[in-house]
Amino acid sequence: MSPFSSVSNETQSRRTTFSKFIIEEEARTGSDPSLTALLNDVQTACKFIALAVSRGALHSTAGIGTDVNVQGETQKPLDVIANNIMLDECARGGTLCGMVSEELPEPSPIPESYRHGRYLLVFDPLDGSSNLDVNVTVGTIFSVLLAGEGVTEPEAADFLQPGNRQIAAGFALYGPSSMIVLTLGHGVHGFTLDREIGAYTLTHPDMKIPTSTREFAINASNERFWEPPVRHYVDECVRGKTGPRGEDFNMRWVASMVAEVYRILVRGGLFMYPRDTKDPGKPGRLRLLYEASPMAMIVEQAGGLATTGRERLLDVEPTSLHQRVPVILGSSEEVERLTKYHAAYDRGEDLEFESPLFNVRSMFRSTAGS
Ligand code: AFP
Repeated sequence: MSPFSSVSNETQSRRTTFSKFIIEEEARTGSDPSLTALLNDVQTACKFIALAVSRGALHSTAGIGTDVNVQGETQKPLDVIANNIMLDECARGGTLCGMVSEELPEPSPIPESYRHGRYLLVFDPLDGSSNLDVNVTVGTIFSVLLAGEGVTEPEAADFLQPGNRQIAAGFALYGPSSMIVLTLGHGVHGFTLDREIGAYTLTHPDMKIPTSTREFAINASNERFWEPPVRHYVDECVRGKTGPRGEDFNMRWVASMVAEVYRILVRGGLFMYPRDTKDPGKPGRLRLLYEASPMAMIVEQAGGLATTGRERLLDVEPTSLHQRVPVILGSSEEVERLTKYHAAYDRGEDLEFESPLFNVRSMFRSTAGS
């Protein structure tokens, strides 16, 4: 037994690997073997990306050309590497007829020389990549959709499906340990990469988000751009024991959605990247198809809620590939509370947090001193 192992080899061999899990799920639910094969390709791609990310500055980026992507963001070499790994690994399995990536303006077709399947794969190859330089957790987010009947060469319109039509969704985490979190629509399961055997292994079966929480996550530097319902909610949290909630709250902001959602899956919490007025042309920061929709499916499958503040995220009808959307997700009691604040505001009630009144009680000013 290795000095680093806490379990015997015999116990280890009985562990459920990701591959075994998806094969057993196929047998249990009668799902399509092609879906199993596709998820297998996704896990292989994630292993390659995990390796590249873990090597940090040691990983050669020679010859990797970066650009400004369709989001207007400057790519990191690892964005390009991760994107290429996903495209290469997943195109060859004969399960897909097209892919959409955060890094590509248009859908990526499956080369003629490969077999074509009936699935569409949508992904953000390296979420949180602005955290790479500072060695903070990043990840890959993916969503599996079914192409319409008879579609073999999908166009953008074929990918514009609401999240409630996802067949599977998940994300990989590249952090202190590498993980995959997966839902096939029957709960949420977490797998940790065991580098000694080269396999993701089921370590977090049936993850459930606690319904209540005293922790929230938001980029507070955007406070002046928030809508009044979000100001109301955060103001109450920040006022803690002496405020209307009568309890102290904790705040976190990693700036990698994968890390925030994982934290919420483990110990609950509320994550917000709400609608704001920072750039009036954009209703939010996060992208619907490859960030919000897959995370919303995971969160709902784990017993949480996910909304724009005004609409269930899984019901939002996409109108373009790289569409942005407000995102509020996590522990159900807090999502419900913030949804109620939006509804009250939209009815013309609860106007206290409209500017400039709110300015006398901003997060960064003490009520006592104002
Ligand atoms: P990058 O992948 O460009 O780093 O963006 C990450 C992200 O889409 C999401 O993972 C974070 O929650 C959010 O953006 C962070 O946004 P801020 O930079 O405004 O904090």
